[in-house]
Amino acid sequence: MRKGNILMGLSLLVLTVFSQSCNTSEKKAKELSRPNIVYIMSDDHGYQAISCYNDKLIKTPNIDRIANEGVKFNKAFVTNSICAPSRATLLTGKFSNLNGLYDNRNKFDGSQVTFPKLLQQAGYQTALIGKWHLKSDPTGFDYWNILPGQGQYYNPDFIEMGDKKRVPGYATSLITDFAIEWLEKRNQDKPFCLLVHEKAPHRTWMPDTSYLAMFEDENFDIPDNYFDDYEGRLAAKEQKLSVIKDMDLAYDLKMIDKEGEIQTHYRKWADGFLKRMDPKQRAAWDKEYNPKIEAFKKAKLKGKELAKWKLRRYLTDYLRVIASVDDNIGRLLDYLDDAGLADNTIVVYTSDQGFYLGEHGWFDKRFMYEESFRTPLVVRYPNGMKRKGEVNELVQNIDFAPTFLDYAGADIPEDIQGVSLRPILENEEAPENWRKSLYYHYYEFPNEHGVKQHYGVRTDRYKLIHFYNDIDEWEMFDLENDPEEMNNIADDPEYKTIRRGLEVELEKLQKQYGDTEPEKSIR
Ligand code: SGN
Ligand code: CA
Repeated sequence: MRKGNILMGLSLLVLTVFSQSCNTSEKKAKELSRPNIVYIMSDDHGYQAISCYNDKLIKTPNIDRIANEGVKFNKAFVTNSICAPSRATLLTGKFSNLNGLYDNRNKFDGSQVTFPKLLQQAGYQTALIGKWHLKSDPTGFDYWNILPGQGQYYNPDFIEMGDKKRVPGYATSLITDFAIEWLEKRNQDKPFCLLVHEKAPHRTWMPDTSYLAMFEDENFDIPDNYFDDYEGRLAAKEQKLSVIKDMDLAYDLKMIDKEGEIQTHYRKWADGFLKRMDPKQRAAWDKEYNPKIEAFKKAKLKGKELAKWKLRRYLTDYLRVIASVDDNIGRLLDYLDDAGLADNTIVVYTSDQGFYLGEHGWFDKRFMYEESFRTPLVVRYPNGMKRKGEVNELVQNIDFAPTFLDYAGADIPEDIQGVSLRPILENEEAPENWRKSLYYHYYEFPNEHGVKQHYGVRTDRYKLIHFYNDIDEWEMFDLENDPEEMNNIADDPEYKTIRRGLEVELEKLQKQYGDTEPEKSIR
């Protein structure tokens, strides 16, 4: 009797343990069937410098690989074309007027709801590595390792979960090393969301030593509107984004001569950047730039020749910095392949906004004109995406948060302003009834680049912008006939009806996004 009881007890125990372990492994399998997310965002990477968008400037085989194995968005935009606001929008899925982060001077309120926090609640592990720029400490991440402020290219400081230390090496490679290290050490029982935020290619475009010889002889084409006269566009006339006038010879263009004859406004800062280098890095740097400095001094360029030299000098370093971003993305993609993670991981590559590569004569961003309002966006997810190739629906950085939550099977809070991109990605065809217009609002004024406060609306074909604060100017463009936005048709009688329609649309969007008194935000 007793023996029988023991036997029965034992078999019950075995059964329970067995069914528990089945439950655990079933649970684990279920957990892991949800996609991982690797979101790579660079800082100031214009789509013009990605070969799947434009192959005239640079080859970016690794970013192209994401597009070739997934999709390339041709009409991806931001809400407010500057760093910190763009990051706040990414995290919250909301415009600046709702998330409270209007410009780079503000501190992000990290107590608000963000998608990484909601992913954590849904059982994801989350990590953030690289540029942060939101002043408050990151919240919603199981692990974070960030650059303070803008960060440095050479031997940068990192703040790892509150501890600051200087790390030898180059920012782009270090960010990738830390990302791969975290992937290796992560808890393998949970899906993950990893945000990789590059510092590159932000000003002052300092290339890694092994990229210094690239693009040596390239004679990049000068954009048609490099010598724009800004006729009919007052705000565009009054900016300080000019490659010709505002780029600093020493700081931006690396003419930091030993003799100290090239004395510029930012020379002091340029010297400071060089001081961070170790002797080997410095020797490689000098080897590249010293002959260039000498040649530049000898050439005594003037007028248009000097203007063209400046643009080519700028682009050479900008593109070198991007070449290392692309190579490091290759390292990350290879890691995902080798670890068997590629099929079930959503990989996103984008930038916090676009950038001017000489269009209108400019560098930097901020304006609602295409080059800075638009941002590159490529997405790959082999297990869950039917859509392939080019996507022409209008999407915006408010859409990332709901997309990731949707894929993770988490609830999307009602007050999120973006919409999930899942219907675009999951189906072969474009969804019906997708959004037909986009809203934009830029606030940082006064600022070092003199871009005025403005808001506006963009439809597939037209754009209407209102510049306010110290001016009151309307601009309107027909993007089909005037893709370079040179001809302001706001007061053209032929477009009166279309303008009226855009005004109605603008008001509708302001209501929808809760920005009904836009000029109350004069700051
Ligand atoms: C720095 C740059 C500016 C740039 C802002 C914002 N100057 O202030 O050229 O517009 O960052 O960039 S620098 O002399 O410090 O390089 S953002 O990407 O962070 O918004
Ligand atoms: Ca930026």
